[in-house]
Amino acid sequence: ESCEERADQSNSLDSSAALSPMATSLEEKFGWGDTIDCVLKKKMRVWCCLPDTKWGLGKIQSVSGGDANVLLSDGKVLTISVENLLPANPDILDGVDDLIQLSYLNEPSVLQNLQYRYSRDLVYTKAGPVLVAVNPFKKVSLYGNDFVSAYRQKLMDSPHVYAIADSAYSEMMRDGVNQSIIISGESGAGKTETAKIAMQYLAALGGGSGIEYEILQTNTILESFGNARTSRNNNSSRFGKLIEIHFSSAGKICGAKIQTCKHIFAIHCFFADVLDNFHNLSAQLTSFIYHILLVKHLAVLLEKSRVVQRATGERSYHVFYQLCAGAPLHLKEQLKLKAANEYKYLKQSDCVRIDDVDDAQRFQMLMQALDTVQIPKEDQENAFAMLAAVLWLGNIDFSVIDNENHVEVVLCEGVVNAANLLGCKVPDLMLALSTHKIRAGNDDIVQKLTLSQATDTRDALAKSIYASLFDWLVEQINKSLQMGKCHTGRSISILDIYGFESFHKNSFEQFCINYANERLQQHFNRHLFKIEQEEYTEDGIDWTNVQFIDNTDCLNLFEKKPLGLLSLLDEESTFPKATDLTFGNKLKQHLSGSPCFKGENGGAFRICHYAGEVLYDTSGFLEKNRDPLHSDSIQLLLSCSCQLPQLFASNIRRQSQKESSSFRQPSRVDSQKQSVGTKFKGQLFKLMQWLENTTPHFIRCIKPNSKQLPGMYQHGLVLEQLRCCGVLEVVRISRSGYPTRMTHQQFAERYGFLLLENLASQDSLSVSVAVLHQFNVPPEMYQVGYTKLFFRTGQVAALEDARNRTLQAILWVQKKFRGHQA
Ligand code: AD9
Ligand code: MG
Repeated sequence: ESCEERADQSNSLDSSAALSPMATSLEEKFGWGDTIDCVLKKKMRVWCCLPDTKWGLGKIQSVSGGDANVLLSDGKVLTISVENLLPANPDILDGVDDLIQLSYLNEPSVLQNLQYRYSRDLVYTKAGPVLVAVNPFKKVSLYGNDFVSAYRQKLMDSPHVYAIADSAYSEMMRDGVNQSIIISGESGAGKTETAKIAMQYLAALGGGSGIEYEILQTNTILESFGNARTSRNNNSSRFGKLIEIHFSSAGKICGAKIQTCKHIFAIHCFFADVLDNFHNLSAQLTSFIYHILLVKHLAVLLEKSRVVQRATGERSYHVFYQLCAGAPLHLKEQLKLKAANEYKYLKQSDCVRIDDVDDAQRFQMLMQALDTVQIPKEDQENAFAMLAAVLWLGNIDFSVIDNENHVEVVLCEGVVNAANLLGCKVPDLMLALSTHKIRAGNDDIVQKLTLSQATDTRDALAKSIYASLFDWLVEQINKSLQMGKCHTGRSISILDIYGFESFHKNSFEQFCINYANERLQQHFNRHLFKIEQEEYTEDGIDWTNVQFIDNTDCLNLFEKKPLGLLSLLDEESTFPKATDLTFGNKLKQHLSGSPCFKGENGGAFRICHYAGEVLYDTSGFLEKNRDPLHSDSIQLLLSCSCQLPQLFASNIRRQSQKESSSFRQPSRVDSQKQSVGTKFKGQLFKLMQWLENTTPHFIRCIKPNSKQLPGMYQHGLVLEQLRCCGVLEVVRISRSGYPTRMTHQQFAERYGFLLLENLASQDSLSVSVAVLHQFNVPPEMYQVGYTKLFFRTGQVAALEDARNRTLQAILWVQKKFRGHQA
C-alpha cells in the first residue's frame, strides 16, 4: 500500500521513493559512482534533483563555483547546486533496448528509458540477462503466430517473452539441460499473463500432437478455482505455481501432467504430506514426457482465508460466482443454489460482480475446459456440490445459550443443505460445529464451544473442503494430461510466483513470501555472478576487480538452527501459553546480534531484506504457524457419505489416521507435527533444488500504475518495483563490472577516425588501443579482452561526445567550404 500511495501523489520522477536511509550524497543515493565532472565540463545533459525531490532533465548552460545554470526541457533556466545533478545519457541512447547499454546507469536514467519505451508500446526491455516486462494493461500487437514464427526464425530480436522462451527451448535442445523461466513481480504486474504467453510460444513450437489446446485449457480451470478479484488485480492468482513442460526428443510436446504440492497455508492436519509429495517429485518427473507441475507452496493464507473472508471490494474465488450465475437448471435444483448475494461468504465483501466479466459465460467456458481435460461429468457435479456445501456452511448461524457465550447451531436451511450435500446427518454436523471432544484418560469429555470458537470451526471446515477440492482438481488435470511415455528428461519449467511484498502492515504471509524471495534472489545473484564471470574469463580479462553482493546474512537469520526466525517461531508455537508478544520478545532476545534484525516495541520486528527493510507485526504469527483444524471436523468429514472424489476422501482418511491412531510410526509423527513455516521451508528447499538443476531465465514484471490503466506510468511505483525485483541490482552489478562491451572491430570502426595519427592499415585492436591512449581513458576504466573491449560505465559516453563534436566540426567546415565556393 505504501508504495502505491506514494506513487499516486505524483506522476513525475519521484526521487523521494529512492532514498536509502544510509546514503548521504545524491551521488551515493542514485548515482552509483558515476562522476559528474566530465559532464559539467562538456555541458552535457543532466538530471536535476528539483526542490520537491523530482527529477528534471536539462542541459548545462554554464558552471560557476558550486552552481550550474541548467536549461530544463520545459524551457526554464534553473540555477542549481552541482551536488544536485546527476549525469544523463546522450540522446542517442534514448530508449535503448538493453538498460546495460546506458552509459550512465543512475536511477532516473533507468526509469526514463523504460518510460520512453513504454509510451511507444515497447513493453519489453532487457536489463542484461533479465527481461523486464512492463504491463501495458491493454492489447498490444506483439503476439500471435506471426510473431511466434518471426522469433523462431530469428527474424526478430527485440526483447520479448517469445525471445526468452525461444532461448530456453534452443538451449534445452542444444545442451540437453532442463531450463526454467522464473517470472516474478508484484500483484497485477502481469506474471500470469506472461507465463501464458511463454506457454503459448512453447505450445506452438511443440505443436501437432493435439495436447496444446488441452494444456492451455488448464489455465481456464485453474484460474476459476485459484484466482479472485483483489484490490490490486481483477484476476489475481492466489497461489504460486510451477508449470513444467517436457518435450520429446523431436521437440514436440507429447504428454502432460500436473503434480501438486499442497499450498502451504492451507495445509490442515488431514492433508497429504507435503514433503512426501516433494520426495516423489523427481521420480515422477522422469516418468512422463510432458509435465505441467503446479506448486502452490506460496498460496498464502490469503487463499485459505479468502473463502470465508476478505477485504471489502474483493471477491472470493471466481468459481463460486460463476457457479451461482451459470449453473444449468438441474444443477441449481440439485444443489439448492441461490444467487451469489444470498450467500454470506460471498456477499459480505460487497462485491459480487466484476465489470466487463460475465460470470455465467465463464461458467460455460469452465465446463467446456473440464470436458476438454476429460473430467467425468459425475466428478464435475460432485465438485460443484462441494462448492455449494461451502457456500451453505457460510450461512450457518449460531445462537448463544448461556452467559459463558456457549452456542448451539441454529437449525436452518444452511445447515440442512450443507449436511445433505456433504452426506452427513444434520445433528452430526450441528454437533461438530458447536462442541469439542477432549480425551481425558480413557474418557471423552464433550465441551461446548463459544461463539467465536464455533465460527472458527465452521470457517476452518469450509476452508479445508475448498483447499482439498483444489488439490483434487489439479490431480485430475494431471491424470488427464499424462499422454506419452517417451521421456527424454528435457523440460522447461515456468515459475509464476509472488514477488517481494512490503505493506503498511506485514504479517506471517509477507514473512513467508519475503523469505522465499530472499532465496530466489540468492539464486538470481549466483546466476548473474556466474554468467558475468564466464564472459570475462572467456575473453581473458581480470575478474578480481568485480564485487558482488550477497544476502547470506538474511537467509541465515531465517534458517539458522536453533536460533533463527523459523526455529524460534516453531519453538514458541509449541508453548500453549505463548503469545505473539512473548514471541516478539524471544526474537529480540536471541536475534539482536544479526545485522539484518531489529526488535521493535509491542512484539514487532524489522528485517533488512535485499529489497529493503520490512516491519513485521507478530500478531497472528503463532496461530497461523500452527494452523489447527479440530479433530471433530476431521471425524465428521470422515463419516460423510458424500460422493467426495476419491483423492479428497483418501486425503482426509490418511490424515485422520495420523490424528487418531495411537500406534504411530515415529517418522509419521514428526512430519505430522510440522508447522506451516517449516513445511514452507521444506517446499522452498525442494523447489530451489529443482531450479538449481536448470538453466534459469529471468523475467521481471512491472506494474506501471496501481489503477490497472493503460498509458499511465507512475515513477515512484516503478522505481520501488525495479528495486524490489532486483532489476536495479542487476544494473548495479553490471555497473560494478565492465558493462559496456564492444568488439575490437566495432570500436575501431566507430572511433578510429578520431585518431590524429593515421593507423588505417593497422588491425582493429591496435586502432582501438591507440584511441584509448589518445583520449587518456584511465587504465582502470577498461580491459582489453581477446575479442572485446570492456568498459566501466560512462567511458563510452565521453568518447561518444568527442565523436559528435568532431562530426559537427567536420560538417561545419564542409558547410563553410561550400559557402566559400558559392
Ligand atoms: V497476481 O500476483 O496473480 O495478483 P499477476 O499474475 O502478476 O498478478 P496478471 O498476469 O493477472 O498479474 O495481470 C494483470 C492484468 O494485467 C491482466 O488481467 C491483464 O489485464 C493485464 N496484462 C498483463 N499482461 C498483459 C499483456 N502482456 N498484455 C495485455 C496484460 N494485458
Ligand atoms: Mg497471477
